[in-house]
Order: sequence, then structure tokens, then C-alpha cells
Amino acid sequence: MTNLEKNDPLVYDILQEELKRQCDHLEMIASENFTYPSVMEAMGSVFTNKYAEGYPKKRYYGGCEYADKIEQLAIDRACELFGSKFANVQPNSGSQANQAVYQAFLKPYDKILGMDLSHGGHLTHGAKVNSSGKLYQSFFYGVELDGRINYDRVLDIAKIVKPKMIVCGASAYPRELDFKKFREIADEVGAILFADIAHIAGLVVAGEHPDPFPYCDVVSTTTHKTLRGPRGGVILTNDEEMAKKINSAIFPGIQGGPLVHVIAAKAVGFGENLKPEWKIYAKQVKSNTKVLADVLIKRGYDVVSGGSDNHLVLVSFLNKDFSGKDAEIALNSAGITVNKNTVPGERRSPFVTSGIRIGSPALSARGMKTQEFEVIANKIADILDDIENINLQKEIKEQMKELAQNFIIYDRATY
Ligand code: DSN
Repeated sequence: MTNLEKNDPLVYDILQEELKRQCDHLEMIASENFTYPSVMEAMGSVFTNKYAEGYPKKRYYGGCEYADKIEQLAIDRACELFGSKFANVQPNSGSQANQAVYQAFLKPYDKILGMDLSHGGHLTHGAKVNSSGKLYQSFFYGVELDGRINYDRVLDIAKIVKPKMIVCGASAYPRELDFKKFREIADEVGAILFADIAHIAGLVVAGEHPDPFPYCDVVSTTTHKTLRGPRGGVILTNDEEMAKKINSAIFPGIQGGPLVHVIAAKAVGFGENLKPEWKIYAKQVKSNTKVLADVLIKRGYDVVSGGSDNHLVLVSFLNKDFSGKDAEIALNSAGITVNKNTVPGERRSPFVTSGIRIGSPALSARGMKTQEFEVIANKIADILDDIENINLQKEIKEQMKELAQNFIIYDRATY
């Protein structure tokens, strides 16, 4: 019996229910993944007890010798992994990483140019409901009706806006980002170029997506999406002066004591990303997405941009009489977890939407390959073809559970 089971059976039971959900459902939310048991061990370690405000060798607390050691290891591994000179591994999340980048280089009311949230950008890239859109004057570029960024258009907008910073990166963009072109645009208008690679970082470090370095001045990422590490953020740069500003912006700027247990887990995650097997995983993520896109196209679905270069596909239902929300609910009833998403040309509210985003990272982490993705993609199409058929959803749910159970991700006795 675990300590949790003995001391707090109520929490233990909820945890077991979530474990069962994660094991029995097919997890296809593009930003989610299954982290390693070793990462979870580090996250649940004694470092959770330690305060370590400051940075290695410059702390405001005693007893930090091992906190220093673990943070320096995480920094060194991050630098090796991303090929950067400096890394701040303290951001508690991608949002906080981005907030710190803005605080480091911008003053209130400075102009930023980012990708529109409804076109696949992120809340923290200047959305008006986020502090990035309240503290700074935010302007946007988007995708064309073909679902792709038109870099000439971005340049036109940048010339009019004259932003202090250009943000490149997205949450729902199925194509490669051209960092070189973004650099040319930034140079033309004298802007700092900031890349948020949260979604694609796992592909970038495997050489399966173009590298933001040397083109971008600053790069942020989360550690839990395609990287499969613990939930958290990182900021990277090659410029020493910029690195100093980033460090001050994180602490004491927007955070206090770092989560040393999560930093330890980041070190473990980076260690996994540095292994040769990582490249095989990243390749598989891309092959699996490609099959997903190909099958859905063959079955008559409108896959935005006509395919995918990365870990996600975006399916548009603008030509259907059901919404992204309807599709999310129907697929969930069949044991397939995805999220509704706005699509280019969107006419519905963000709570309803006309599309879904489907990702391959989590199922690829379970060991599923193109063969399984072909089956799953056809099941997704079967459900969408007959979206009100509850009996079909129940039937597929059982089939998907059986499929999932052939790809064990966690030992239920352990968690
Ligand atoms: N919420 C994440 C996503 O789903 O893309 C981004 O923060």
C-alpha cells in the first residue's frame, strides 16, 4: 500500500481514475504527452522541500549546494540539446517564460507582432485577454485561406506596425516555420526576433524541424509537449547581455523560489532527449501524423494546408453541418481525446469552433506506429461520418480500449 493510499484514499482514488483514463483512452491532444517514470520520480523528490531563490552559486538561501548542482546540470543539458550558450531552466511554464521574455526586452506600450490566436498562435503572443496584449500594443499576422503563413504578407504588416519584437511560433500550425524568413523580416524593421517553439521543440532537437538558432535572438519552449519532460518552461539565447536580462526578468522579476524538483525533472527529461533513441521517436511522431493526415484526406476531410510537416493535423469542418465541439464530444465518447480548434476562415466562437486539432506525440510515446495510426484515423473518420451514432461510438470505444491496452504506458501498480 502506498503512503498516499494509506493517508488520503480520496486523492488516491481520483489519481487512479485519471491513470485509468490515460491508459484506456487514446490521447491525441497535440500539446500532451506521456512523460517518463524517471521524470515523475524526480518531480516527486525531496527537492520539493528546498527554497533556492537566485541562481547556481548566487542564492539567497543556505543549503543550496545540491540545488546548485542539479540546476547547473539542467542548464548544461539544455544548452547541449538546443545548441545555445545560455539557458534559464526556472520558468514554471511556457506562459511564464514568454512573460519574462517580454519583461526583459520591452517597456509597457511597446509594439509586438505575433501570430493571431484564431489562426493558430498562442494566448501569450499578444492576445488581448492576456497580459501580453494588455501591457504591450499587440498586432497580428495570420495564415492565408490555404492554411499557410505568407511571409511577404508578414513583412508588409511588420513594415506598417514597426514592432519592437516579432514573435514566431504557434499552437496549431501544421507546417514548418521558416525562421530564416522571420529573421529577414525582423532585420528589415529592426525588431528583436523571439521564437516560441513549445509545440515543436521535440522535433527541433531531433533535427526533424528547422532550428530557430542562429536566426532567433531568444527562444522559449515548454518541456512537456513534444519534449516529453515535466510540465515547465525554458528560455534560451546565445547573447550574454540578453541572458542577463532574461535571468533578472525570471527572478526577481516574475517568479520567486524556483521549483527545484521540476528543474531536477527537466534535467532527466533533457537527458532522454539527448539519447540517440530520441531521434527515432521524433521521426515516428512525424510519420504517424502524416498517415493521420493522408487517411483523413482520403476519407474526404478538409485537412488544413493539405497535410502536416510536424506533430499535428488541423481538420476543418467549415464545409460540414457539425462543429469542432460536436466532433470533440463524439470522439471523446469513443475513447479518443482531441480538442476543438479554430480554423482559417472561422465563423464560430472559440467555445464552439469549426475544427479539431489532432496530435501524434502521446500515442507515439506509447509505441504506436503508422499501422495503428491508419486504424485510428479510419475510426475517427467513421465517427465523424455518422456523428450522432451513439452505438457506433460505444462500439469504437471498446475497440480503442483494446488497442490501447496493447501499448502499456504506465504500470498501474506504481502510480
Ligand atoms: N495549451 C497549449 C496547447 O494546447 O497548445 C498551449 O499552451
